[in-house]
Amino acid sequence: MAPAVETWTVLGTIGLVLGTVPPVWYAITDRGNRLYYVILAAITGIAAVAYAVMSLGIGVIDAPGETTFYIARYVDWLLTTPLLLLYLAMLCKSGSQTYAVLIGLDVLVIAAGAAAIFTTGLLSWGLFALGGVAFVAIAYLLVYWLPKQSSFASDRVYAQFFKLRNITVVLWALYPVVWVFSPAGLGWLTLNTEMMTIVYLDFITKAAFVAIAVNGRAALDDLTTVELTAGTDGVESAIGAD
Ligand code: RET
Repeated sequence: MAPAVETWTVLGTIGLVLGTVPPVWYAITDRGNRLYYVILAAITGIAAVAYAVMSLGIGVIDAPGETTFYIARYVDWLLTTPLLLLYLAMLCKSGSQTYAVLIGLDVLVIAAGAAAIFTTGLLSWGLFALGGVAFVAIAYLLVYWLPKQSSFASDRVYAQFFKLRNITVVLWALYPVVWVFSPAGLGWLTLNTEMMTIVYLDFITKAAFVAIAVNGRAALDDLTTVELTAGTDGVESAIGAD
């Protein structure tokens, strides 16, 4: 018998709990960079809770056309995708305006995706396309805009940004692909296979992102020698262009 949906959600919970241990450890032990580790711990921690909720069968709603909507999945995405973007924005000290635009687009992607599940036919595909366009705008900002308007604190900060940004853009692009083949889209995947794929993607976009960030944590010292830029945009906030 093929493993049930719950198997994947339980595996997701375990994987993401384990993925939360390193950032929690460093949040406790490295006080100077605590904010960065708290953000990383929240990314995997929130997802672990979401998977625990899903594995208990809580917040599972029937949607039109044999589709199932998992409330916890979308709440998780709504909370953790802005945190992933925040971490990237903080690495290049992009300032709050750029971050606000990224968040606006991000919320649009998730909201359009959720609405597409509860609608059918052309409207559903139209909403999916709207989310897709917003996603392309996010990818553009991450690939061109953020690096262009940022002056990185050091080469190793840039290397960290580059690595994390690349896995983000490439892996996030797979979510709409899964959506197209899922029961909400063309229906070529079963609910079970869709869950397996999403668990896998969530695990790498979150746990691997966090692991790479923790592994390259030495770069954080270059950032935190100067206060974080909460309200400024752009170059004047970058640390003395050394
Ligand atoms: C949807 C459908 C509408 C169009 C697009 C989508 C993209 C979703 C993405 C989700 C990313 C989730 C992550 C979760 C965990 O960390 C909503 C599937 C573009 C990009 C990264």
